[in-house]
Amino acid sequence: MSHQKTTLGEFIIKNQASFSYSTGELSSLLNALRLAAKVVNHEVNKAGLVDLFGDSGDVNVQGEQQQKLDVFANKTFIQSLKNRNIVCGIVSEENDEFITIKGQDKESNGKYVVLMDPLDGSSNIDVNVSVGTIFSIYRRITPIGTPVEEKDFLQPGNAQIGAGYIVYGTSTMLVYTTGDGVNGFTLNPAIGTFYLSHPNMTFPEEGKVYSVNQGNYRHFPDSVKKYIKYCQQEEEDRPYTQRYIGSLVSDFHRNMIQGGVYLYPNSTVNKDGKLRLLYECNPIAFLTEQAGGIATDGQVDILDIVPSQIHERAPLYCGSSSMVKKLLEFIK
Ligand code: AHM
Ligand code: MG
Repeated sequence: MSHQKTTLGEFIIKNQASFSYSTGELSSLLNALRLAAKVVNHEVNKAGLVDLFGDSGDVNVQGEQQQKLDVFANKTFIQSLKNRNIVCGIVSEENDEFITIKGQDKESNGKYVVLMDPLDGSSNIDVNVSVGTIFSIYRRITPIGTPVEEKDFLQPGNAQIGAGYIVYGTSTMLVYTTGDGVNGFTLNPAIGTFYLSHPNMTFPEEGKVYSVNQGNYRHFPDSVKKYIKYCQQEEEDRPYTQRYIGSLVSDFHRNMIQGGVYLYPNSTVNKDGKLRLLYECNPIAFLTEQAGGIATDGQVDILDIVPSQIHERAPLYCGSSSMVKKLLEFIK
């Protein structure tokens, strides 16, 4: 990779200058995520080796209990965010309750909350397929210096000030937005530096890929079944190709680059779908809209949903704008 490319660190600093009244806290938060991403990447990459060489299967060389990667990723991101005095609370898929972070003066004094899925698609780890981390950032609602409250996390997606993901794939990438477009950075593992490799990422308006777990077909609403049939029809531009990795981050990443639509519908089995609104659907929806796509639950824009529980679920349809519009013709 060329030494002339912008590093993520440089990009964050350059971008900070464009925020009026910027205090550098958001930059610091992004740097905390960047650091945790590298640590988790290192661990994900050697997951197979650890299994192979691990002593009794659950004790590592330091004599510590080996952790499952999703637990490791969770601890790493939380610790990295705790180490800086910027975040007052975290919601994680791995924790039932929200986490309060107290500042150095023992008050909860950070300005931001982070919601995350530390290792999404974790069933893919054992079979060496891509996984990801998803994050969403809000300004707290309650006053700085008071303990964080649940309402700080229960904000609609359109109040997000930042969102992104890390995809641990053939290469590791960090992709994020702070509301001014979407940019992707690829990790050079030899020197541990992320470089701007995908500036201004945008969804092609049209695509040829649909991503859905078709094994659940019989449980889907009739409208979604009809759309899937539409995708499979023999026409000038169809059938579309079906691609489903089973890792939202990876499926989304491919669709954003190549054009496509992702579906995780409600069903007779999961009445609100499977994906979590606050740390899966919302950050993905923010990225989608920043990249010129559409993200909806079938009725309203994902970003307009007002949440009532931190782990609530929502159906998700997102991707290339003309494909999602077509899908909505079937659903509405
Ligand atoms: P997880 O957070 O437990 O890993 O579940 C989320 C994942 C998504 O990444 C993926 O798109 C979806 O679940 C796959 O679910 P399914 O196996 O039902 O298709
Ligand atoms: Mg998940």
